[in-house]
Amino acid sequence: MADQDQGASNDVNQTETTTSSTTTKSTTKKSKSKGAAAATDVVDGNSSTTAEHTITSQTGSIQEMLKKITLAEQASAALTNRSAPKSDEEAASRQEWKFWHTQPVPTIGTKIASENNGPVEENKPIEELKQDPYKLPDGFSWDDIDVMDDEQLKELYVLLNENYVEDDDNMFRFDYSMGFLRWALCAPGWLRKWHAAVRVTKSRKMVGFISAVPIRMKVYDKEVSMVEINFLCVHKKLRLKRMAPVLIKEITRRVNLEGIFQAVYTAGVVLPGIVSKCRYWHRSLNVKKLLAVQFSHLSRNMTVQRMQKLHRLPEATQIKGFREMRHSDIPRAFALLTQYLKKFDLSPVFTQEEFEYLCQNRPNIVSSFVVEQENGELTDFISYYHLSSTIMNHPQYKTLNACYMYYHAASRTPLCDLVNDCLVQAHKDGFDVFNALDLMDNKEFLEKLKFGVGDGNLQYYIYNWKCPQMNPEKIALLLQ
Ligand code: MYA
Repeated sequence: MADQDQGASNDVNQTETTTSSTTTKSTTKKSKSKGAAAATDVVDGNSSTTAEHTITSQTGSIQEMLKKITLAEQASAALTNRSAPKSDEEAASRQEWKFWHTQPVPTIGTKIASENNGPVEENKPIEELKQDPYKLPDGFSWDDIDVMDDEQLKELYVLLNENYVEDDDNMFRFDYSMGFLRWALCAPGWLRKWHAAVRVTKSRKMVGFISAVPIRMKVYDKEVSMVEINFLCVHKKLRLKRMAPVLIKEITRRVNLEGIFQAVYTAGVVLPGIVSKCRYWHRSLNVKKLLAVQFSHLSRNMTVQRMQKLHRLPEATQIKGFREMRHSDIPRAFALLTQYLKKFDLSPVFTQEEFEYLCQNRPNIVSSFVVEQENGELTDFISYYHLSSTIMNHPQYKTLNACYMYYHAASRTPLCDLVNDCLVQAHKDGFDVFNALDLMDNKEFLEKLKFGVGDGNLQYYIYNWKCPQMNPEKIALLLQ
C-alpha cells in the first residue's frame, strides 16, 4: 500500500511524524466570542461603538429596537453577561447556564448509571404545547425559508458564509456551498417550518437561523425518532443578546408539534448534556498551501521539502476494484453500512432511501467509493463530504479546500487501505486537507496515515435524553 516516498521517510520517527504533520486549526463548530465581546448586552443600554453599522444603515437603529426587548430570560442573563460559549468542561462546570439550566439536559459532571438510558422529560400531548411562535425582539420576525428557492438559499448562504463557525484564531470560517446546504437541509422527511430564519422586519435582512431534519437514532439499545439540529447562527452584530436561546426554543416547539421530543447535535463548545467528546484530525494533502495559510506549522527539524515528502501520496488508487459508487451499488453498500453501524452505541438507523440520499455521489458535495471483488461482490464502502472554509486574511489564498470523512463500512479491505485510497482520490480532486474525527474505528488509521491531531473537540449531545457518556469509538454519527 505505502508509496515509495512514504516508505523512504522512515528516518522520521513516529512522534515526529505526528507532530510535524500536526495541523492545529480545527474549525469544529466553535462559537466565537471575540468580536462579539465588544458588543453591548441588550439590557445594559451602553451603546457599542461599531457594532450595528452594517445592519442599522438599512434598518434604523437596531440598538434602539434591542433596548425594547422584554423577554425575561434576556433580562436575567444580562445581569451576569455569562453568555460566552465555554470551551473547557472544568470552567463550564462553574458556569451559570441561564438558558441551559432551564432545558431537559443533564447538568455538567452528572454521572449517569448504565441502566439509565431514556428521556429526561416525558413526551407532552400536542394540545399542551405552545401553539404560537416565541416572541422575538421588536423589529425582528420569523421566516420559514424556502431552500428550493435560489434567492432565499443564497441569503442563507451569505448569512453563514459571513457569520458561521470560525476556528479559535478567527483565521478560517466554514463556507458551506448553496448546493451543500440544500442537500443537508432537505434530507428525507424535511419540513420547511424546520428551516427557521430570523429577519429584520423592515429590511428583510436575514440575521439568524436554525434548522432541524429528521433522523432515527439508536442510543445504546433503544431506537428513537429524533431530529438533528444544525446551522444555528446569529449575525455577528447581534451576538450575546440572547437570540440563540429564542432560536433553540422555537425550533424545539416546532419539532415537538410534530410529536418529536429528542434531538441530536454537535458543537465545538462545551454545554450541559455531553454524550461524547470527539476530536478532529487532519491529513495534509497540499502541504505548501497549508503552511502558507498557517493551517499547519513546521515543527523543529522539519523542512517544507521533508514535510512534502512525508505526505506524498501515490498517483493512483492501490486497491484492486476500488471505484466510484454507482447507483446500482446502493442496495449492497446500504447493507454493508447497516451491518457495520450495529456495533456502535450512538448511530443512525437509515432506510435505504436515506442512505441513497446522503451517500450517493453528488458533485462538489459527496464522494463515495466501493470495492468490487473480481467475482462482482461488493465488500467495502467509503465516503467523504466536501466543505471548504474561507481563509479570512490571506493575500493569496481565499479558500481552504477541505473534505471530511463521512460514513464507511469495510468488510474485507483493511480500513487503513480503504482510507488511503480515499486520500489518493481527494488529493487528485484538488483538496488541500482531509479531515476525520476519532470516532468509529477511525483510530485504526489516523496516525498510520499521517493525520495530525486538531486543536478542538467536537462534543455530541442529545436533547431531552440521559444516558452514560460514550467513548468516541462507540459513536457512528456524522453530521454535516
Ligand atoms: S453548532 C454551531 C453553532 N454556531 C456557531 O458557532 C456559529 C457562530 N456563532 C453564533 O452564531 C453564535 O455565537 C451562537 C450563539 C448562535 C452559537 N449551541 O444568543 P446568545 C448558548 C447551543 O446570547 P450568541 C450547531 O449548529 C450559551 O451557552 N447553545 O449567544 C448546533 C448561552 O446559554 P447559557 C449555545 O453567541 C446547535 C446562550 O447560548 C451555543 O449570540 C445546537 C447565549 O445566547 C451552541 N453552539 O449565539 C443547538 N453557543 O446562558 C441546541 C452558545 O445557558 C439544540 N450557546 O450559557 C437543542 C435541541 C433543540 C431541538 C429539540 C427538539 C426536540
